[in-house]
Amino acid sequence: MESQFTHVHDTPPPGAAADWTISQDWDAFTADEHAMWDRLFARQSEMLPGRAADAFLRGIDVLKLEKPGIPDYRELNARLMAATGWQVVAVPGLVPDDVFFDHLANRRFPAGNFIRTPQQLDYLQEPDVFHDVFGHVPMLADPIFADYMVAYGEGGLRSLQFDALKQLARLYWYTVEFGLIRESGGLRIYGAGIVSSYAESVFALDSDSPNRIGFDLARVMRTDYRIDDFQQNYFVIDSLDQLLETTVNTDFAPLYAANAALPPIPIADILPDDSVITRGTQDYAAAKA
Ligand code: HBI
Ligand code: FE
Repeated sequence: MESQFTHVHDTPPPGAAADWTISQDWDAFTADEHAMWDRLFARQSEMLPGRAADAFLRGIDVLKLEKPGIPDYRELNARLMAATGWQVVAVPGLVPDDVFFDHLANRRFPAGNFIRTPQQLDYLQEPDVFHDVFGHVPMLADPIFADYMVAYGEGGLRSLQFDALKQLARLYWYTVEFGLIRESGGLRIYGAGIVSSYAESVFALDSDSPNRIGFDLARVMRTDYRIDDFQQNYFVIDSLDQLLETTVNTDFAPLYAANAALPPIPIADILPDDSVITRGTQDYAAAKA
């Protein structure tokens, strides 16, 4: 089993436990590091009203994430545990897939225990504490999404026997990281990769360039994605219930096999069966090519 990340080590680095967790050591964060969190938090929260999903905004509120500074997990976990039984655990960085899935299946979200530098304000390769906690944790305070992430982790562990990691990673990408949801006021963001990015939280909803397509599990699991720029496709769920229900009611083993026999879907292709919400111009991607 090869990881999609080349720089993940095979064994936990010195100081980490067998499950790759480390102590958050909250007292060791410097004033500059807390100030970086506050700067990112202020910039993102300004654009969230009317853009972030209801569940995300509720999560910020329930978890009291507006409190200044990098959250102390002793406080954050008390609130998160009370809401959904989830907790955040600190890890040095990316962890191997099996370790990652095992944490999710057991309601632990691994968060990188470092924060970006001013030079990395808009882009960094490995998830830091701002992406992981601000981006992912608010949704984990929602009971339905919390169950979806558990189902995903359990499915991930099983997928390792089927050599289906790539298909499952696409599901994570197009839901947990870059998902959109249809709400009464219009499309909203619930994906952590969007909601923790200043520029993409505008692009994902307002740009004419990307396709926005109704979520279809089998289709998503065949769709290529890019990790180095804004997405060319966003998949839109009608509700968090839809996401959880389709995931727990699908028998993944035959789906993996059926999908494996089909070619991957090129990033920006629209298929005849797609429920197209907006057909993108792909101008942004073309200008970059
Ligand atoms: N490790 N810390 C961390 N965060 C992730 O999001 C992560 C990971 N290891 C593996 C992994 N993601 C992928 O397997 C999933 O995106 C499918
Ligand atoms: Fe992430």
